[in-house]
Amino acid sequence: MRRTFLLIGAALGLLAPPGLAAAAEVETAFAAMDANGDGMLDVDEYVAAVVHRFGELDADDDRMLTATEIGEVDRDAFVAADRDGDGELSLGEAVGDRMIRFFDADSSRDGTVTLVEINAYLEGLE
Ligand SMILES: [Ca+2]
Ligand SMILES: [Ca+2]
Ligand SMILES: [Ca+2]
Repeated sequence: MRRTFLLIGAALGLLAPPGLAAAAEVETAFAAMDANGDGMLDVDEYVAAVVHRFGELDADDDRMLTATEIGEVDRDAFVAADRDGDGELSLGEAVGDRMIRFFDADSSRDGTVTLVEINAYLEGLE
């Protein structure tokens, strides 16, 4: 579970240190997020994946994520995502942070992210 999050963290931009995600894991996570199977992640698919993951991680169901709930967290990334500085991530903060990464990864600027773009983005983080 942590590794998947790590991946979604790196690929999708969440709060985890970059690296460590093997190519096969990236591919598996990508396929899981690509709901319509067209080989591209669009914003709807991506946000749905982030919202779903947020719910899975929110152990106490208070609609806020603490660093403890997330597990292994890159401190700086968490602080950057925590816009109001209350030490927890709201869904809006989490999605907002993720969207920044999504558009960073979208090197072709067409509003979708492919596996090739994600892998290139991950390499750039390492
Ligand atoms: Ca798709
Ligand atoms: Ca919580
Ligand atoms: Ca916050």
